[in-house]
Amino acid sequence: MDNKEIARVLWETADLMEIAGEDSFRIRSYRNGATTLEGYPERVIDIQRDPNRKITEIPGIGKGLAAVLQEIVERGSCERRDLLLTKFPPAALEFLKIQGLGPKGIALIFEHYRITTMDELEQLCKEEKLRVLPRMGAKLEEKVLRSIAQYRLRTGRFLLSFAHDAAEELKQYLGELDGIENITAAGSLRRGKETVGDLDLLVTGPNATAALERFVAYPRVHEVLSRGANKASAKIGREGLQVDVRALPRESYGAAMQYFTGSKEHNVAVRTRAVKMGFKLSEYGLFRAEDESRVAGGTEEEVYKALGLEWIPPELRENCGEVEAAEEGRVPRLVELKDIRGDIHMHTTETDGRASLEEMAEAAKKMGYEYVAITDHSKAIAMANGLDEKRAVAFARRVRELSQDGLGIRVFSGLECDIMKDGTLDLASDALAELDVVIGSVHSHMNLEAAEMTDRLLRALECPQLKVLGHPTGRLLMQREPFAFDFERIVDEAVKRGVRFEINASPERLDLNGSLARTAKSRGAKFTISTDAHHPKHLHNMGYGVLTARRGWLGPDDILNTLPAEKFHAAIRKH
Ligand code: DGT
Ligand code: CA
Ligand code: CA
Ligand code: ZN
Repeated sequence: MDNKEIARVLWETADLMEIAGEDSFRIRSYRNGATTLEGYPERVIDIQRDPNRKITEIPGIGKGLAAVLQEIVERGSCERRDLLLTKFPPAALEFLKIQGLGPKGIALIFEHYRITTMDELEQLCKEEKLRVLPRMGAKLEEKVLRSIAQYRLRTGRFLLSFAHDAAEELKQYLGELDGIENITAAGSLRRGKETVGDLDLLVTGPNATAALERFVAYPRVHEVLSRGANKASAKIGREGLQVDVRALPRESYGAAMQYFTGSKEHNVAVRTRAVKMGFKLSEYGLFRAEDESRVAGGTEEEVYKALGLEWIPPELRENCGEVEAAEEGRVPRLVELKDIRGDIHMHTTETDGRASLEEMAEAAKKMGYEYVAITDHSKAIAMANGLDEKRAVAFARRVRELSQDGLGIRVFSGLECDIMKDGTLDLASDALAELDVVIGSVHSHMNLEAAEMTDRLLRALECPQLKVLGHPTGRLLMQREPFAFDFERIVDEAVKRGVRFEINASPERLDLNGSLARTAKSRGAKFTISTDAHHPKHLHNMGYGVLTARRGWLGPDDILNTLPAEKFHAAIRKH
């Protein structure tokens, strides 16, 4: 458990204490402790492990709180929190995540109504029963309803990047054991789905079952859900990501990978096919129905092959035509990370990026790219110190100079230009014409009626300098739904005008998503995949964009930034 996780338990406990109306002095000491830990350079567990040191040496942590920290480190909770949780319904912790309520509001609600679930809280708001309580009103009911809707979007799922990092850490940890051959993530993570419900790890090797033992002893495990001979499930981290680890014999590895990669719908289709062919398919292998003799199972390829199918990339396994394609030998060559030759959406300290132009270019070079485009914000985003015409043109000149400095990477000038409410672009055409890559993005007024939003985007597409539509639906995963517009109409118009659709690789966006990208491709659209990096480390998100493009059945030829620099430049400059 790191300090942040401990601090979160403290915050939570303090909130529960406040709901219970406990002594404000004590509540404050918990909150002060949490603040201290969040900023403390050393980990509490490291201090605790050192026999010569005491937690009380952290300024502001007294004896009482030190004992609490000790408990939290050991078991993820403390006595006071446990006690409070028996007083209130478990949903109390969830209610705290609803904006506008806070501990005082929740205390008031508990005082007046016997509610125990989020659904009941929602019902209270709908029946206008919050507004009769002191200091609450109709506005608050609306706010709570909106926040509940958002909460539901978030709940129970995790960003692909979060799940990926957790899986990598676990693979590393389990891999330290001797006698392990393979540790692979299956499930939605392997399919590259934008959010992941739980992690499914498959382990093979002579010592595979020992990996289960090691897994339940993983320091970040805080609740073991089940532990069998071949499978263990546990929740890890404060976020409570569930992980299922399965130990498998080598001869079943392919069949298990196939089975646990899913999706369920894909598996149903494949299994039905197997039955029709006189086979039985399970996570243990492919068997002949009549005598149960093994036909395949060691590798996925051999399982698919025995079923008369080409191997199907995991990203396509959603039962959306991939089985038919595999049967007819027309599974497309999908774009791969190595096909990407440049990242063409990123920000620098000129606006709201965290690194300079030079640092971003240098970092991109280290990624092995041939080129990048620097696309800072336009002036509509005042908070980001967005560029006006003069600054945009002057900055473009600096970018060109840098590119000629023999940096070893081509740097194109560009801009992420805001699409205003009326569909005009934020900067004048003659300034935009000086730039290589103009991305048009919607960052404001996202709740327009669909018809108005469609008109707005149509108008933006009329601008001849516009080359790419940035994060085209504006969604933020688990936070904000895509805005409403006539997608197909916009695709058709963009195709006519040669404007590409961005697949924004930022893990909270992944916008366009796979299925929209596929629809757009079917109507002739072209794409870019870019990270929208605001820091050099974000450049590494490209892989998530590629996964998303693959889920949209896109190949390298569909993606503009797979072109070599010269061809890319010619294509982007052409009207
Ligand atoms: P998730 O975890 O909600 O993001 O989605 P998945 O696809 O990882 O689903 P999960 O973890 O429930 O199951 C992993 C795979 O196991 C799933 O994609 C397909 C396979 N599977 C096949 N049949 C079944 C079944 O009856 N139950 C479950 N739970 N999984 C099944
Ligand atoms: Ca899963
Ligand atoms: Ca699972
Ligand atoms: Zn943007």
